[in-house]
Amino acid sequence: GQVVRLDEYRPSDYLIDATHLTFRLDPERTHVTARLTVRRREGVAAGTPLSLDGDGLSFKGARINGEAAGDNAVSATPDALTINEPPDGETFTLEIETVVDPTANTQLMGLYRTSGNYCTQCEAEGFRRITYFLDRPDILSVYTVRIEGDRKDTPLLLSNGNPVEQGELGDGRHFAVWHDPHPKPSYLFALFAGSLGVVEDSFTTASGRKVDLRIHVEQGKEARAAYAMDALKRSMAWDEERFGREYDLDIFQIVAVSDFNMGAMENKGLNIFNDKYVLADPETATDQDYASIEAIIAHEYFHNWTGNRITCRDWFQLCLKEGLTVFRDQEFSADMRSRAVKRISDVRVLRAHQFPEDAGPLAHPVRPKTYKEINNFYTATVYEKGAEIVRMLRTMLGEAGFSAGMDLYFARHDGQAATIEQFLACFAEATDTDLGQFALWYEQPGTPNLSIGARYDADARMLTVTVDQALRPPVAGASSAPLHIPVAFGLVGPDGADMALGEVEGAAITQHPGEDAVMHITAPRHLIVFSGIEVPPVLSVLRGFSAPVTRVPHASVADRAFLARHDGDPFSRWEALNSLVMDELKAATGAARTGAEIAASATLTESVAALAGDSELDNAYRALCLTLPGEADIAREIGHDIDPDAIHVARRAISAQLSKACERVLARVYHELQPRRAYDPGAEGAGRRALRNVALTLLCHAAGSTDLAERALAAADNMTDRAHALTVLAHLAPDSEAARRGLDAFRTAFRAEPIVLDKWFTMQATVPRHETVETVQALTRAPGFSWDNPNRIRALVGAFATGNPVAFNRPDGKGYELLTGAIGRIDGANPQVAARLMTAMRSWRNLERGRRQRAEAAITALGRKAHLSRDLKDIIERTLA
Ligand code: B3K
Ligand code: ZN
Repeated sequence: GQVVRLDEYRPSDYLIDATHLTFRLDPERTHVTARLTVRRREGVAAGTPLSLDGDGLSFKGARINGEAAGDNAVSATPDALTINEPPDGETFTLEIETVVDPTANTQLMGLYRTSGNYCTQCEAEGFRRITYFLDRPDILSVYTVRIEGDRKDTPLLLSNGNPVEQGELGDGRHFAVWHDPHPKPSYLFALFAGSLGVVEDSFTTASGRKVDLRIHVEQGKEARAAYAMDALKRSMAWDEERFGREYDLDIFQIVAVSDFNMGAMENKGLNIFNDKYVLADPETATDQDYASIEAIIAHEYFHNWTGNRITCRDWFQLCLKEGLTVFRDQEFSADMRSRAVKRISDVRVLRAHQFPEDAGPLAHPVRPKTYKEINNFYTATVYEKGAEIVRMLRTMLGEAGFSAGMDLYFARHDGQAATIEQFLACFAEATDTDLGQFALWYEQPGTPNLSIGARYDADARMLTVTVDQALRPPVAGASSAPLHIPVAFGLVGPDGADMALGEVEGAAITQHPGEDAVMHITAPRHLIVFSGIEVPPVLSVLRGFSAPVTRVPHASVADRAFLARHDGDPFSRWEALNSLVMDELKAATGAARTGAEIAASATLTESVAALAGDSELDNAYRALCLTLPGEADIAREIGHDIDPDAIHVARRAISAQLSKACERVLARVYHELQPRRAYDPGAEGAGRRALRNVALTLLCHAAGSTDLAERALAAADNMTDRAHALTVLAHLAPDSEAARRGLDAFRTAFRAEPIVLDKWFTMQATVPRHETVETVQALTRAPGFSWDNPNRIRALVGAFATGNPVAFNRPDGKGYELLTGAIGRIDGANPQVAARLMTAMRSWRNLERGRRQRAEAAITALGRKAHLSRDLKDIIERTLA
């Protein structure tokens, strides 16, 4: 395959100032006419050939300045259209006619059909499957779109921007014209045509512009769009308050579809969503679903400024819009809910997805230097680590400095396709800071590791702190220059309050008003001395997880137990507890492999009980403190020679012991949090349910019985409680009559609701035992499953491969074969979904020998199949490299 390189970027010879599209919709033969105003870039020689991108297009004809182009004037293949000798003038009009088949489009890229409707997805390179174009993000064009369709089948005809005209065409057809005044790259183009219900509302911006808001969902499900609408209005208000960003069109629309390769897409003024991230009511959605909807609605809306108004120069700059927009949606959710809980959840996600990616064969810089298939770079590294880099800027520059940098960025680059260098330059200039070394975060793959040591000298009244940074494991071929790592910290005194820092030598320290002090780690090793420290402090570092690094815990067990009780930073409290649990889980895994006894320490059980029983803390936070690291988290921390069965045994044993030791507290919590009011998806109610449900799980572990889960299932009056109780039942007692009855009742109740039935598939795909391989195989033939729908595939096969270490890594390799078999089956129809599933095997080298060999054999066998997509081939080659 062809390799695209960042250092080969070159501006296009031609620009497209205006794009007029006409669609004559037809299920199998949709005619697309594109009338482009093409302009030769200054300095480019007249007559330079113009080559436009295509992908599987069927070319019908072209006109240049109104004249039919002869055979020699243009050369057309399905994948390119070349104007051999463009007219001499600076600008000319190019009219192109293509025909596409939306029904045959199973890739869900370009124009496709979903539930009888027409829908598009263009990012990253889908627009070239609709018409020939300069399909690259630095070509900004003003779009006018005319859609003609059958009035009965497609009463709704939508595109980007504002509506300008609509009318009848006779013979049952009608048309609509849309105009988007904001120049945009082709990947933000969208069209939807079909029949849906609508929810309408409006929002008045700070400067008094009234914006119509419309969310289109399947008819009959309008009531389930109310929460999404509420989240949208809160997002619009928040972006005005926090970032000074107003919406800029007369209308903002969201369309929910059932067949979608990802979560959602930020097309200008017309976001298209996977319906799973729009539809919610208490009977069908969990608290987690509500939180995801809120975050994704916000994320796509925030792209209007960070992505659309300012877009990316090229796809290597993807993190410019994605990392920044993830940071923005994380901040939004933090403001809407509990900031500490949001931070802990985000760090757990980062560690679960980004750290393994960065430590394995698919590791790449946040701004990659090369790619073969850009769709394989919508990764945790680009999104989540990209967001961490923005957060580090915020930590280093303080809220005021960060705002000044953002304001400059919006002012300077509005309407442009920008780069990471330009983004960073705004912060450097606005705050007069040198960000040269910091910029390496975008260039170097791998997670840095910090080793931190602290020693207090009572006679000298000095605290000496050593900090060593290293890239672990070093990524082959990558440079590993020291990074600029902001470490937020505090010195916690015996009473739990932060002490004054005194005189400090050995590293630059900054502290912004009302924020934690930050030590700037820039060298491989720092020796930092705090003098005038009267009493021995406990050092609390990486407060708020101020940098995406791993770290060897520096503090003793006693000190960590102290921090878990007293650290002023809620993230660090949780982290201290988490590191104690993790140490014992790792030790227990070793014991499980040798058959030695597993025992949770008294320090640990006391620390957990203290946090669990502390009613001063918010419920959602306590729930996180009671949530043990998952099996995959433990595997990641162990790092090599992994035996997933031993991890499972160890985790169950520690969980049962902890739960027994905390049984009184847990029982009290469980009964005190009995639901009293009607379900409310807000943070308060969700926190109560989270704590009560984690207590339920632990009480079942303690009792070695699922009686309580059975009763909870019978009493559940909302999906959060129902799905949780049923999952506990199905996971702890999969062969029980109660589990079977519970699952059957769930299927009966929701058989007409695919996105709800997905939960039923996932619960069964994640039962942690070897037999689940056969269960999943059988479920692929169950009513309601379909190999054509990405959500179904992810709910069953995806959940099995990423959420069930025990079954997926079955020692005989049948789990790997199930996955590679499924991928081989999907790839021909939908390469993006196939390639994404394949990433579940990225950590195969960390397994113990037997599993490692079977995993390699399964990947190699799939790689040998004929006609693999470029997407899948790219992932397989890198995974095996
Ligand atoms: N920008 C889209 C993702 C497009 C993925 C293309 N393979 C959604 C988002 O990040 O908001
Ligand atoms: Zn995004």
